Amino acid sequence: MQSKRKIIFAGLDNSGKTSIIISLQEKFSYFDTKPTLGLSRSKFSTLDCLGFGIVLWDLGAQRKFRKNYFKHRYQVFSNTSSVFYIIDIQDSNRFNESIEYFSKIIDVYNELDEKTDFFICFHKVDPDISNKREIQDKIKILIENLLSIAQNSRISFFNTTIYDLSSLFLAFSNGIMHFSPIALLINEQLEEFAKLSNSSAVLLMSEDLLVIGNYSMSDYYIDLCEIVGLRFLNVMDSFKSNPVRLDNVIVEVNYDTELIVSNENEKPLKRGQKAKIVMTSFKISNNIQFYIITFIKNILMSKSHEDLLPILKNNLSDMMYLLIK
Ligand SMILES: Nc1nc2c(ncn2[C@@H]2O[C@H](COP(=O)(O)OP(=O)(O)OP(=O)(O)O)[C@@H](O)[C@H]2O)c(=O)[nH]1
Ligand SMILES: [Mg+2]
Repeated sequence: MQSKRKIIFAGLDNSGKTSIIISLQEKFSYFDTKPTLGLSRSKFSTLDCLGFGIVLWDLGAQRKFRKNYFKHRYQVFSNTSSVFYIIDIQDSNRFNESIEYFSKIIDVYNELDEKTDFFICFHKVDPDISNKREIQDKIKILIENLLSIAQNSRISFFNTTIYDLSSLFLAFSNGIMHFSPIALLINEQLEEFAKLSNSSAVLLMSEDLLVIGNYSMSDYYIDLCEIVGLRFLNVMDSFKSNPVRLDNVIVEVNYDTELIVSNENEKPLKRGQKAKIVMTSFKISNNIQFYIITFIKNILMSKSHEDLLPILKNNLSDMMYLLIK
């Protein structure tokens, strides 16, 4: 578990690789990036605490550097745990060039005979354009193209923007958790808890916003947990220098809110019925804080949840302790 994992960030110049990495590292700071001159490596030190030694390789992608990567392809691309491939969704003039570059990278992995997981980020899907039909259509076509190129690879897709940190952390969490055996155990634990406690979704996050694990009956519920959870973590962040600690925060959710009604896929529950989201936290020995966020569809069925949550906390805390030991 201690050997360093290599995660590559590739994609055309100006697609946003360095911005993504800085956002992940600096959480809330504002910055201005310059083109990356060649390969830049950065250690993700917070993850070291979780037992994942991770090094991010940022492949600065001006044309002259790209050539070099293929020349030295063995050193650059071999032994990679995940490849994040970033596509600037706002720059459709360069989609073909980007697909070509991706295709070359796939060829390298085929040549090296190495399996790696690809995480494609359609990037710069900023909040003001994310719902536009035009953007959705572009993404659809790109997905078809990319899938046809990477037929034998495991590949997942994310919409990301630096203006919504949760979008970055979701993609990144997927990219690092997929190679952790402990993540599997954690997910099993979360699933068992959800089933026994009538929870529709349960989410485990670290204080630096990584989704360590989750289980849910439907994507919709987990999205809700993520949205509320991230806001909650932001609030917690502002309490850092303050001795006050919020715990067991409960949010009541009414089913007649616009938020729920506007979701077409989920046709739930009687109007007037109440749900709740419960957020609680635990700390492990070296002071890393974790948050459990659960969604209970029917507030009247939450007794077992109350009983089981402390047990889940204990179990997870033991597991995280083992992970970082
Ligand atoms: N609108 C928008 N702009 C972004 C976003 N992410 C990055 N940018 C901007 O895109 C430009 C390029 O970002 P970089 O992170 O430097 O791009 P890069 O992929 O590292 O480029 P190279 O180092 O040349 O390969 C910068 O001006 C960023 O501010 C985003 O989510 N939305
Ligand atoms: Mg860069």
